[in-house]
Amino acid sequence: MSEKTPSWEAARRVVPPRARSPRRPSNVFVGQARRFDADLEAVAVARLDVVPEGARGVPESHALAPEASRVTWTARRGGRLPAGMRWRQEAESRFVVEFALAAGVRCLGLGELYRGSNRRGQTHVLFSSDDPTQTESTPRMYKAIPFLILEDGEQYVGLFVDSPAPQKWSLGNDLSELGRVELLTRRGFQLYVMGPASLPQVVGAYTALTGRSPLPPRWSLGHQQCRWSYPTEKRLLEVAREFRRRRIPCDAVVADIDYMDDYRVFTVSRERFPTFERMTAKLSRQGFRVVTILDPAVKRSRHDATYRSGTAHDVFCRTAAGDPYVAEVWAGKSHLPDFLREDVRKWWGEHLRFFDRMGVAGIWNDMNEPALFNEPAPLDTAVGELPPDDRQLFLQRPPEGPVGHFEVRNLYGSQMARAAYEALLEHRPNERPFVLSRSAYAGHQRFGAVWLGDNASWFEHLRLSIPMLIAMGLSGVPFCGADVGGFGHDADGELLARWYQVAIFYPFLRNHCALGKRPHEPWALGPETERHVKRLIEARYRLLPYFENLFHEHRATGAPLMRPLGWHAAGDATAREIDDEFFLGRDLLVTPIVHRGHSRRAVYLPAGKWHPFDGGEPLRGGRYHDVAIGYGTVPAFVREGAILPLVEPVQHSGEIAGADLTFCCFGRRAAGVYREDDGQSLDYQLGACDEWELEWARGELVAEPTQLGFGGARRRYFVSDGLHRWRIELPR
Ligand code: MIG
Repeated sequence: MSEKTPSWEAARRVVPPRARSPRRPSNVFVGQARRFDADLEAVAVARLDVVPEGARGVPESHALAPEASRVTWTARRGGRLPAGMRWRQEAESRFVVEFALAAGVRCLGLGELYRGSNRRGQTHVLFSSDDPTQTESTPRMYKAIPFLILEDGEQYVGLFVDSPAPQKWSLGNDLSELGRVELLTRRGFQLYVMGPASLPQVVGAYTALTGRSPLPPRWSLGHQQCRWSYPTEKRLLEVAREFRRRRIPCDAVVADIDYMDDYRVFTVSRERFPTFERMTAKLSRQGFRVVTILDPAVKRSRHDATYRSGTAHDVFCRTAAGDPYVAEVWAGKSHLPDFLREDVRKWWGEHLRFFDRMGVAGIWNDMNEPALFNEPAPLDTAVGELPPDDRQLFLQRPPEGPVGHFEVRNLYGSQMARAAYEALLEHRPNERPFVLSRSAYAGHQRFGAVWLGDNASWFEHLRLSIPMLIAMGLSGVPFCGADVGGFGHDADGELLARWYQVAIFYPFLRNHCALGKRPHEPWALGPETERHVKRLIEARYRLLPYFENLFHEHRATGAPLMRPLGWHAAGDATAREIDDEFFLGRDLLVTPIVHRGHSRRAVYLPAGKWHPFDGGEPLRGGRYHDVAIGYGTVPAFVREGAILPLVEPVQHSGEIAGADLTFCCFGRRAAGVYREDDGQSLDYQLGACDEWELEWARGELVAEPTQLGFGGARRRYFVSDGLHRWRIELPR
């Protein structure tokens, strides 16, 4: 951390938090505040537009989905907030929202934070940062998603502060019963209160507003193999070959920064990747996609074509003095494109054609907080004021006009990902884009996937990946994962095997490892580990149709794939507090080992009957069970009454469409919905999807088609009751 910015703890000593001051600061607000109401998917939503004196209306929201413009809002008199929330302006650039946190109220969501899923009792700064320390006291993370869900028993209320300006959320620290958001802005902002309603309803309303994830290409749901770095094309080909030789399923190999020439964007080192295009073509024949990393910063060098073009098109962020801002990053002195401008996103998108020529399938956006080696923590949020525009590193130009970087910093990552997402849509008509991002703002789900950045090869980070990814889903972003095996430090066989037991249920599944750390590809830590990991990755592929169905469900309802136990067991107070188990969809309950040296654990099962995924007698829910979990087993239970679609093991997702599929029926009666599409095109948006309602009773499966728009799958279908398996036809 830089000298300029003391740690949060140090800052607290210097500047006591407002909440502790005996006198309540007065409200200095003199602008306009207007309240509007609407119903969003049957949830009551109140919106407050706050426009400070001198501001020209609320700035354009980058969180809202285009569809949200169709919502009808009714104006209400006055600027009051529902659910006992209060707001005021305390200083020229400081707004405060306060709300009661009665004893027992839990705080969920709020994006990314290295802690458990109840955010209560914590301070969280929303100011996108690349802080690799990642411990319980890390206050800032890569992503900034200002959406919190208050849980009071079975009642949930969502609070969304739609502003990319720095925010500090204090959620009842020091055992107080007060929640408080400090927002450092001079521009207007919008604030939404949703509910009270059920948890699925609140997330449904939030994603109706901020959008839902498009269906990912099927291949991107397979296993991806990465490391910093596979530095040559020879090495990348070798890694791919190992997967096929060892018959471990895999869909993508990933090239980290060393594929570039001198870390310059849109280049390839011909020394290390002499035939990059031929390499991607060869890999594609073996069923592999190639994903490449892409950083935002453009090297300041007259020899660099992107730099020359960027200068000619005036795309770079400028300081108040009018010079392009100089960032220190991998390529040395560089400039940052201003992705808040539509013309700049288009310009960037044109340069992305480079990857089409190279045969690259997906784009991995890194360093897009943006991370700056020269300014690792550019703002001290503890001072509670925003520096003037001309002292915020540089200016940016959102649609409303120039503004200091800090006030819009939280948008940088998502707008960079958006540029890639929109470019891929344009360059590859009718192909689903795959875009991965480290930084994100609210609404990011519309542009693709995120991962949790630089975790470590620790059981602690394996354990935390569960509540962190659950929080990501509750914050609207369902397509998420964490580096499997851990990025920093060295993994060992036990950690890797245990990690895969959780990771095969991450929506985004990628093995990654930092420079200089012990390799942990599935085979790198010995034959025992390899055997377990192979079996687990096979299980992931068997479940791919289930994953794809969950993405369809997300599009219809906003439901994330990874869900806290309370999602399906709202009335169960024990279930609601569990952080080391999760639902994947409605029918799978994942109960992994997350501690070193453990071979068994207390598994809590909510009401109902639960069947071990790998077979065996069902267990009764509503209580804890002591369960042994070996390394190679799939640590999950299937809900009685579920129909799980499982395919035969394959080597990559390209083989899924032709693979035999079995509807596994659990219990005497079961029901479900099954959908099928081509897994790659956008035709599903025009109805090219088949859907059946399934009912299993008296030893028979009845499939009722409810939509037949695809008709493309050519595979055999089977039914299994656990003892027998027989072939069926799906009516079309
Ligand atoms: O300064 O590209 O989080 O996944 O391997 C480090 C090198 C830059 C950070 C990413 C990590 C990636 C690494 N990057």
